[in-house]
Amino acid sequence: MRVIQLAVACVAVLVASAGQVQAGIITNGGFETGDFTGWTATSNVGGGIIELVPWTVSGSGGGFFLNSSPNSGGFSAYNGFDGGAGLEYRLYQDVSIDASSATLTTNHRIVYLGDGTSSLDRIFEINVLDTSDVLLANLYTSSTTMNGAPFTDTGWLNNSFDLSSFIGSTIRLEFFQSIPESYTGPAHLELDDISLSAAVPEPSSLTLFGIGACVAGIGACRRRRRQKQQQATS
Ligand SMILES: [Ca+2]
Repeated sequence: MRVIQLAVACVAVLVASAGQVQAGIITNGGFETGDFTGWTATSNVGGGIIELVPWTVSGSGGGFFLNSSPNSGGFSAYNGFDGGAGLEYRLYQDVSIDASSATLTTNHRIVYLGDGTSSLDRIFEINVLDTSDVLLANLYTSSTTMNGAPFTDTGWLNNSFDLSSFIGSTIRLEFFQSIPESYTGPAHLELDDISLSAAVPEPSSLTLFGIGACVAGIGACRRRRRQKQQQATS
């Protein structure tokens, strides 16, 4: 009877743990407040540096190409990813990383149309900084070559990053863009569904761990029963 109860308990634990994988602590990672609540969105516009489309949160149909399209929900964040030489955009949020939030998931989309000639790529990076803006890790870099490029839409690109080396730390999660040359083609960079979740073990290893724990528990239960039987007969 105890064996059956233990087996039922093992199954219950496995089902419960599967439901606890998501534990994100990013505020407004899907921009569903309709604004930048939880985020700091900046650009270095001024002093002769201008921009095509500023940081914006909106529903579908926005941006220079009027084709913003949230990855999910009703809103996404975007800018024109184009402007004067030296233009830089930042979007960041400080978060504390623990074991339940050691996997970062991001979704971004780039749309562009090379116009004329250019020799330098536009850069998009996903970075981990400390709260004093010191770079700790570059997680992702995308270089967009604008030089006469045809209309291009990358569609939504999904990425996951292991942040387990930052467990116990408060980090600044940053999306960074730089535009090195002035107006060499209109563009659009869009972000949505930024989240943190637990470091997810491979399904096979989770299953093997669960089965192993259950087998070990059932074995211990049987050993105890055998001991009781031996004590009763001796
Ligand atoms: Ca959204």
